[in-house]
Amino acid sequence: MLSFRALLSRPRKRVKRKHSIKPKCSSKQRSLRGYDPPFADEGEADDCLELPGFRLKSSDPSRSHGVQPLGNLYISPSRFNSRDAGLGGLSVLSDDLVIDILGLLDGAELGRLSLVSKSFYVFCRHEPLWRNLSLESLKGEFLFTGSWKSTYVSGCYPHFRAEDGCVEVRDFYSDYLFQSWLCANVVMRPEWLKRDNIVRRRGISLEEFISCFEDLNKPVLLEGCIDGWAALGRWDKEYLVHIAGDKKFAVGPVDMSLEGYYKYAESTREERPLYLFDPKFAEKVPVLGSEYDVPIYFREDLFSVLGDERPDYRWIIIGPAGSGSSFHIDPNSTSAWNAVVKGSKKWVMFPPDVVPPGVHPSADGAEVACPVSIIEWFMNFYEVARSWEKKPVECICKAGEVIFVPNGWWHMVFNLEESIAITQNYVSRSNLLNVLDFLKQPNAQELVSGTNDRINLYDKFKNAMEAKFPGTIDELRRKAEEKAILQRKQSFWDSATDSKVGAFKFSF
Ligand SMILES: O=C(O)CCC(=O)C(=O)O
Repeated sequence: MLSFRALLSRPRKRVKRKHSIKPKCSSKQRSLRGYDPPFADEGEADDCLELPGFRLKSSDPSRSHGVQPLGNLYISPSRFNSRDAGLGGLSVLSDDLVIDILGLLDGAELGRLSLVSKSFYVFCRHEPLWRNLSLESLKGEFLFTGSWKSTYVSGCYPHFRAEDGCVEVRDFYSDYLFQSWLCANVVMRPEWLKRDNIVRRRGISLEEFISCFEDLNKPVLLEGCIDGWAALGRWDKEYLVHIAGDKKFAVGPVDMSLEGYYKYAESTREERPLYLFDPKFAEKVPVLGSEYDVPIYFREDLFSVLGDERPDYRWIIIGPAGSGSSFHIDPNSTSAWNAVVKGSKKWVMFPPDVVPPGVHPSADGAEVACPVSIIEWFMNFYEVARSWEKKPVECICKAGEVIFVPNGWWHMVFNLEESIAITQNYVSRSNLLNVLDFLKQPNAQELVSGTNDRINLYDKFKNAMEAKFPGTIDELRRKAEEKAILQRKQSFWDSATDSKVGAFKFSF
C-alpha cells in the first residue's frame, strides 16, 4: 500500500457509442535537476511541485484539502482517520459508495451537508460531483470559473456570493480521493512519452499502403500526406473562434459554443477534461469541411453507399493538454485515420487479440470497464504493458501527421498540448467483410453505433453494396476462403516439419 504503484485504480464502465506519498511534503516550487519534460509548456516547466518520482502541476494544491493516501495512516503516530469520525454510521461504506450516494443530492443539499463535519466537507467538495451537477443543470450554458463548484453556484445562484476558499483537514486518509486529486495534478512522466515504435512512412503509394498496412491490419504513421490542407496552417483557437465561436458543438454529454468551450479548456485542471468530439462539424460550419480533404490512402469509403443513412463517420476533435480518449475499439469494426492539425498526441495501441492491462470488456463487447482516466492508466498499468511479450505500438503524433488505426485495434490517445484533429472512420475492401460480419451479429442492437437503425444496418448496407458494386462481396468472400485454405495447408505443413533444423518430422 505504501508504494505509489499500488494505488487503487477506480474502474468505470464505458458504454460504446477511464504510497506513501504525502501530498504536502513539498510545497516549494522548484524544478527537478536534469529533468526536461519534452512537452511541458514553457510556463509550466518552472511551475511544478516535486514529489518523489513524479511532478505535480502547481495548480492550487490546497484543493487536495490535505487528503493523504491510506498507506500514510499506518505510519501516522495517532492512527486516527478523521474520515471515519466525521462520517458517523456511513464510515463503514467505501469511499466510492459514499460518493455515489452524495451524487443523488442536489447542490443545495451538498452545500448543507458539507457543514456537518470536516469529513463531509471533504467528500462534498469532490469536484466530479459538482461537474455532474453543473452539466445536468446548466447543460452547456456555463462560464467555467476555475472550479466546478463555483461554476455551479455562479450559474444556478448568480446572486449568491460563495466563499470558494478551501479548508485543510488534518489526518484525513483516503486512496480514492487522494488518487482523484493526484491524477488531476500529476505531470506526464518523460518515460511514458519516450517510446516510439510505430512504423513511419512518407510518400508511399496507395498500393504500398494497402499491401503493407491495410491488408495486414497494421498501424502506420503517415508523414507529409496532409501538407496541402488549408486547415494545417490556419486552424488554431483564434481562427476557429473567429469563424465559429458562437456555433454549438458536442462536448461530452452537452452542446457548448466553441468560444465557451475554449474558455473552459483554458482554465481546467481536471483528471478527465471535457473533450469536444463533434460528428456534424462540417454541416454546422461548412468552411471547416472545405479546409481539409481525405488523404489518398483512405478515399475508398464504402459506407458512403448508404448516403444519409450511414453511421457517423467524421469528427473534429478539440481538447486541452490532458484531455484524450481512453482505451476503446472503433465502432462497427471500421478502420480509421486521425490527422493532427494542431498540437500533439501520445498514442498507445494494442492489436485486436491483446486486451490492454486494466481494461475489461464485457463478453459481448458492448461495454468496456477501464480506469477512470488516461493518466491513471499510465500510473498503474503502463509499466506492466511494456513488460508483455506483445508490446503496445506507441508514438507521438504531431501536427501534420496522420495515424492509420486498423480495425479491431485497442487505442488510447492523450493530448500533450491543446490539440485540434480530424478523424474519419471508413470501410474499404480490406475490411468490408469484417464490417458485414459485425453488423450481422445477433446482438447488433447493442453493438452497432452511430446510427438509429442498428438492427437493419446490415441489410441496408449489403443491399446498397450489391446495387452499386454487384458481385464485390461474393468475390471478396471467395478470395478470403482461398486465403484461409492456403493458411490451413501452410500451418499443417509447419506442424509436420521442423523448419529450424530442416529435418522432416512425422509422428502418429
Ligand atoms: O482523441 C483522439 O484524438 C483519438 C480519437 C479516437 O480514438 C477515435 O476517434 O477513435
